Amino acid sequence: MKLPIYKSVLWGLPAVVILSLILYGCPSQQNLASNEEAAQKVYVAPGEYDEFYGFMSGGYSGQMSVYGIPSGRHIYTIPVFSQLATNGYGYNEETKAMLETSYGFVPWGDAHHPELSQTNGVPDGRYIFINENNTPRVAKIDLKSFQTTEILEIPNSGGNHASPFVTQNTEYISAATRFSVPMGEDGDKDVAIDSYEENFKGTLSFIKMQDDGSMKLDFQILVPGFDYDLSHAGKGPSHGWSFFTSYNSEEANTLLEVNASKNDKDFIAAVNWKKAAEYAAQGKGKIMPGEYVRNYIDKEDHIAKTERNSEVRVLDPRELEGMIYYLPTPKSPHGVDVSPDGELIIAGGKLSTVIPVHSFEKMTQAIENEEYEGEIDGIPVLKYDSILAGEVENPGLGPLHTEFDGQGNAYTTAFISSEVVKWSLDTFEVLDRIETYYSPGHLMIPGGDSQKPWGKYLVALNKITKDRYLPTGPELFHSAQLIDISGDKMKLLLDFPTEGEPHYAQGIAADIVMKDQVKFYKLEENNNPYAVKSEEETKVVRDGNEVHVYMTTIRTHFAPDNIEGIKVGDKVYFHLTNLEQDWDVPHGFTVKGANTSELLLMPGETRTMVWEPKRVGVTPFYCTDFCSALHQEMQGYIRVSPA
Ligand code: CUK
Ligand code: CUA
Repeated sequence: MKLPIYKSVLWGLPAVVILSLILYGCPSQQNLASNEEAAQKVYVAPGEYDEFYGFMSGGYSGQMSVYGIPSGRHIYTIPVFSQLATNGYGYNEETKAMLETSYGFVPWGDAHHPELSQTNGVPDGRYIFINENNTPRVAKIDLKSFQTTEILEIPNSGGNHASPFVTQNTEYISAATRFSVPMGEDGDKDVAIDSYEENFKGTLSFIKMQDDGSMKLDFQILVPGFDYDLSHAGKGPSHGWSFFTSYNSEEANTLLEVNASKNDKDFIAAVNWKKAAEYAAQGKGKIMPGEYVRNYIDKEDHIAKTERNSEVRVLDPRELEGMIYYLPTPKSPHGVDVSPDGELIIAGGKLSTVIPVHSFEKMTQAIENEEYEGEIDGIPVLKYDSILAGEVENPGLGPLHTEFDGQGNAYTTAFISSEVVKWSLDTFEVLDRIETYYSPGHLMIPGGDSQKPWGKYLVALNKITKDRYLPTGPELFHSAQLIDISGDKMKLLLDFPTEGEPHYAQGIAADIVMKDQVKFYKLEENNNPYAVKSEEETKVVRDGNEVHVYMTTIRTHFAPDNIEGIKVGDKVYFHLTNLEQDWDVPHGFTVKGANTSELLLMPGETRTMVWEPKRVGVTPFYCTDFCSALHQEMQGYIRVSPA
């Protein structure tokens, strides 16, 4: 990690000098707002709401975190790919199936990119999607309830990184293999690793949003064995296209001998998904084997279900023309972003000294005129000079990701030189730069990858935290920084810690999401087969050594609260229904010695815990959520007799 120069200089100065530099200003901190100004801009008075929702990926926590912007307050964690003990997600019987995969139950994931659904190129607040990079999956979160309601696995994929970016009306959601792998029937996959060039392939996947809001893997496009990194869909004039960065065009299977960065240029893959979708609709391509599951919360009974699939339609560019083109792009491009007007395609060339900007219009002309410099596996490679709109000079070291303010400016993170660089989409001139602490990966402007960004704040998502907070031993939370971009000069306003590794983030005006919030579930709409809707209906039913306890909770007791007739060796299902019908009155439930998490029950909801008692005796249970003045009294006993 290279520290900004003034930082390393500071280490050598006595505290008094540093303090006076902070108090009286030092020249390299011009971009820091005054304390008064910063405090005023980020202060959200008690009882007031933030202006924006910020959704951040939880990285290797597998979850998504929700923040208020500009305050930086962490207001919720949405469990997605990992179990969450706090509310029993992935532990209780109603949500366990969400973590099912073709490899079995996988209670962990590596989440990278949240992406809001869009209508006419603008975030609409209906859904937010997020990808899982390790066991390739895409999740959909319903923003009425902030619950993960669907998870789709991606077959024929070695990791899912370039995902889940949406087209301008959320017609499709993209995914792409991070690592190329051998594919086909099992027998085709058992090949020597050094047969990479011959046998390894990548896939770009297109998930179609169905009319009922569910996700369907519509088709995959077979591509050469590169590693595919990131993606963004076109918009406006480029609607109908999606762009994917790739690296390792050398097709090296080991970096030890280094060959993955030898080529001067790698590629952005420009995919005409409308054309590909037509091919798929006509039944073109071939059906290939590929195990994958789709998990979803059933709209009727609100219980997670798993649907298993074993094949997928694959389109091959060697047989189907006009679907995909390669745009040469300097050395190992990472991010790819499309300007709000849909005309410019911007790559972050990690090892490049400029930011290459391609023109969509020039690209379509070059395709028309067949200005190709070659072809790889049926994919025409366009001439760099024919498609280039320009290059941004001096963009900082290690440019990665770009977002837009909707006022003609682009903002790019520079990972190695630890800064955000603002430049003009018109002249490609750098207009301003601000240091970040330290090494930003992605950045986020609310709506910043859409056609209409809310260009007021920018959040830099930093990979290295070091000295920004009180030390917490060797392991530190990551750090985000809020930057004011409303004026000509960017100004740093606030640091706030984030959980896991926040790769990407999304932001949206709060009122769009707030207006349709579910506050509690209506008891009369509860169709869980184990729900009971009054205390009179509660019961204990034995079926062999399975026991079903139908229970209710309401301030301030459980019914029943004394349970007898349970034996060691039984499998006990506690089905609890929370009878409350009011916002923010959950109850909890747990039994001594339970080897799962507690249950947390929202009003009107039914949740089930499985318990296999191992010891004879009387076992207490209690409510785990401080629900009322008599919360502490909310408890009961179960008698366990010998088998
Ligand atoms: S990646 Cu993390 S800095 Cu997964 Cu989007 Cu670029
Ligand atoms: Cu119910 Cu505490």
